[in-house]
Amino acid sequence: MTTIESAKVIVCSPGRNFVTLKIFTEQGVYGLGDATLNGREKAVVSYLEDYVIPCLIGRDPSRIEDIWQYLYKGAYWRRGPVTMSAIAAVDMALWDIKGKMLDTPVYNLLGGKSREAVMVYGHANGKDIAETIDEVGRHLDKGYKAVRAQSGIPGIESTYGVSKTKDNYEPAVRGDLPKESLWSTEKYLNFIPKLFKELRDTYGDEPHLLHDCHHRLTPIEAARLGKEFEPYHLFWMEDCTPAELQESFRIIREHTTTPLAVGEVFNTVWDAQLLISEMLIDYLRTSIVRGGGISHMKKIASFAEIYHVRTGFHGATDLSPVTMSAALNFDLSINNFGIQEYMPHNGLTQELFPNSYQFKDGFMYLEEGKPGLGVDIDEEKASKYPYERAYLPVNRKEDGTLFNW
Ligand code: EZ4
Ligand code: CO
Repeated sequence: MTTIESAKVIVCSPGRNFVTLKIFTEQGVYGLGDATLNGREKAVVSYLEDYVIPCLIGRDPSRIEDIWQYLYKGAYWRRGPVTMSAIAAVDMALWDIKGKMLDTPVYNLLGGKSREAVMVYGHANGKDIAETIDEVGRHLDKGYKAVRAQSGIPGIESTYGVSKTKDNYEPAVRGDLPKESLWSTEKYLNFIPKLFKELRDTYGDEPHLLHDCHHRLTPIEAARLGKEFEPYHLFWMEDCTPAELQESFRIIREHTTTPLAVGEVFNTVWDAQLLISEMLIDYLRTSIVRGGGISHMKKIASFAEIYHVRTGFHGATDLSPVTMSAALNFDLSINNFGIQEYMPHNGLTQELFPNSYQFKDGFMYLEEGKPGLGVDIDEEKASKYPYERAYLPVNRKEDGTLFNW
């Protein structure tokens, strides 16, 4: 029998914080899992170090499902982002170990390849329509088949998805307290359809265009926007409302044929049970790190498949290259894959997490023959970039009311 000998948590900050779990077996094989929860990283570190790791020692790492159930049911306190990110990290690491021990990529263990490559979408953003149109063009020139477009809004100083500099957008801000921003739904709704009209006028019908509303609309506002987007046939409208109230999507769905994506903040199948079974959404965004790892995501994706819901995993830069590697193994293997979000990590992050994925012409490829997840961590380099306190922003309406960010 193989046995788990030890495990440790590695926190590093090559431009942003990452939490990585490394599980070692007595046989000398190790596995990696991502446990990064943006802006609340240390809560997951403690959950792993103080409670989970002691329960792993001496167990057989090949019993992935049993260990998953032990951590989920055995805690008594179920669900939630901290718990589920910790369980996800263990689960990823165990699939990584299993792949390495059997000398095969994880996608093989999940049923084998269902496709050759994974369609990804990139992020284009600009301070105004003209700049955003240029950015979309730059992505199309790089070969992207699908591009998410976000633009600054006239009369609003800063908004979600638009960076002040030319760097990739990174919402977590280092510092002792969260930054605050101001929001106006009225200004946004009056403006944003124009962006997509101009994008279609400029680039024609072919490119897939996506947009993230980032939880800022009520159901009836989302219905209005979905209708106004219809002539520009978006690939999806994302997180149009906060989705704790799953029934609210009935209102949106009644009014618009714009495809809907939701779920990057979900943790379990229960968060999407009604959304999926009533076919109220088209794409589920819950990622491997948020959704309890490969084992639980496999169940969610299979459930979604029955209801014509496809996956569209969250893939922002706060999901580490370990999650990206797990996601790509998963995306390659399931039939109801939709699209994968891809925001390239900075060069330093790539160096700290050597990986085997490559972008080419709008698609992501995994190098053939890499056992396990196909990703590693350079611990020595990582130790040079210690944790730095950072928060996601807090958002208020123009009159000061606290709002969704
Ligand atoms: O705000 O990952 O679609 N992507 C997103 C992200 C989220 C961040 C939060 O940590 O909505 O940019
Ligand atoms: Co989003």
